[in-house]
Amino acid sequence: MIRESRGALLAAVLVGLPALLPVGAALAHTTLEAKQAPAASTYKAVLRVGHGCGTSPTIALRVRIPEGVIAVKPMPKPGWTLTTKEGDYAKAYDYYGESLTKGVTEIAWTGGSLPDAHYDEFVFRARLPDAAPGTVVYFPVVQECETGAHRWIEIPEPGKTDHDYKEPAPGVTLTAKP
Ligand SMILES: [Cu+2]
Repeated sequence: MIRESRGALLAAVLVGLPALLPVGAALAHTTLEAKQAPAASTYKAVLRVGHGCGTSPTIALRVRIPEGVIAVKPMPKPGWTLTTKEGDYAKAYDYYGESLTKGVTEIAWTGGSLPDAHYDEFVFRARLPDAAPGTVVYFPVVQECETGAHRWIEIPEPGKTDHDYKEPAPGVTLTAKP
């Protein structure tokens, strides 16, 4: 009897582990605060940085804006230098009756220092793509530290989720247009 219940307990623990581990890891990763947003809506992207690289402090965060995300405006951050790269979109997008053909394709906050023991948020605003509900829009992020870096750039293959990856790109899932 005792052996059996131990076995059952062990089995329960083992079954529980894969479900629990990614959740804990996801909390520590660099992720987006709002995981869902309506297609074609203006989205406030809050990138949450939960740790450094090992114990090394974060000194830069770079975000790549994917095609279809337009009218990007990053929020300046005290203690950090904000720079953007602009580029041509693959096509023209309608934005409140205006035709947008280029815009911000990369955002960087550099020159600050976020200790591993602290938490911070980096914010930008953008118009999300007018795409089908369920579409996930990924924002690849490179987190540079004094020593080392995290490259949050892994985009899940079909049938997988960000839990299947060590350094998944932060993503937001589109819901139906309001
Ligand atoms: Cu992490």
